[in-house]
Amino acid sequence: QETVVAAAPPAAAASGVVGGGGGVTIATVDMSAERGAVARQVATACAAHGFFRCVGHGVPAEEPVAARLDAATAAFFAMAPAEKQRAGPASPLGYGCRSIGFNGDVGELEYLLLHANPAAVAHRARTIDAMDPSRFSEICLHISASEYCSGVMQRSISAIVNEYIEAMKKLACEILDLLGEGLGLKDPRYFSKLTTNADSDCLLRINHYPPSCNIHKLDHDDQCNIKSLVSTKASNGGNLMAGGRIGFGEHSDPQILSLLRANDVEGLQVFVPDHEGKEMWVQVPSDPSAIFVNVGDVLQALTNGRLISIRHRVIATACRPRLSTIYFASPPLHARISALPETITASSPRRYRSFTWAEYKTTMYSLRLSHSRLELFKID
Ligand code: GA4
Repeated sequence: QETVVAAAPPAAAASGVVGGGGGVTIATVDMSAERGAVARQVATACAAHGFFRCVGHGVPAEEPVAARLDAATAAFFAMAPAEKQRAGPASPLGYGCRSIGFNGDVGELEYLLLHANPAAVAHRARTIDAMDPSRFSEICLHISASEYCSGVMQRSISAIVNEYIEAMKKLACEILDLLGEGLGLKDPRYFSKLTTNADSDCLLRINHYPPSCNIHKLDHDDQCNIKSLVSTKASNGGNLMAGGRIGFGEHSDPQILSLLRANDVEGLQVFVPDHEGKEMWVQVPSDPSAIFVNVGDVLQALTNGRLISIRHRVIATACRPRLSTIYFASPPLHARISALPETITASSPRRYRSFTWAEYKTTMYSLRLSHSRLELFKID
């Protein structure tokens, strides 16, 4: 089942972004269909583009958890800058404004980056506590979703975030199990076990992109109040590109699988080949009731490149703010990432050397957002 993408706005089309006319399609998988068929569709979509629109997933937008999370996060981003700053700066977890990562990447957004597995955080914090007790509270505030929420948001919001994380975790596992079945793995639950591990390093990212159609509204310094970034913004021309503003620059997600939900404001673009094999950016139509799923670098490595970690970006063009929430299903830091034997054949020999997730994380934080970091692990 496939959805023809909507026509891109004229400005975007002029900058090489295609819509329906280009014949590029985005797969839609209805999770409520017959299991065998769903497993095949999920595997096909992840092998073709590493991206699909997931419907019938049981977490509809109207469901209390999704709607309540949206209301809570909108209220958070509307708070006074000083209040929001109490959770930041994102280093890497916490509240961030414009600055992404540690190497100079900038986007027109503010965000919250939270750890989605409080058990692993508590364990790590205890370990750190044993080494240096004075750092305990500082680290807890910055890395744990529940600690963060109880400190800065109200307790009721912390419950919503955790409830949402549980719903996403369940869906991620279901999709990973379907992938395992669809690929015919000896242990179809191999992928999901990595992310349900007690120490898994899952994250939740909540992004707020300000409206971009009106130049007067673009200057949201009053929202962010990070003066040091103003000069960065000026020196790079305000992050403008043909067709819109860079909300979040081109990149692939490093983890196993990402699950994105957004409001009805579009902006997400994915890099896919069209029917003639030409690669181009495709505008993904907004759909608040769907969950968009993409393969991450770790899943590409585990499947020896059979599944593709898709490059994507957010270009802000709309007059209303875009709110998106992404759950990143991740392995534990100590997990060894190595292609599964059933994905290695005589015609498709091992492509990447094995690495731990901790090693991969260190590498990715030393590089720019757009870096094709998995290439560094390629066997020549
Ligand atoms: C991209 C996917 C996730 O949003 C993220 C990002 C992370 C960050 O914002 O701290 C990174 C980026 C992401 C990949 C390269 C590094 C790390 C910013 C950056 C420049 C949370 C993640 O895990 O990797």
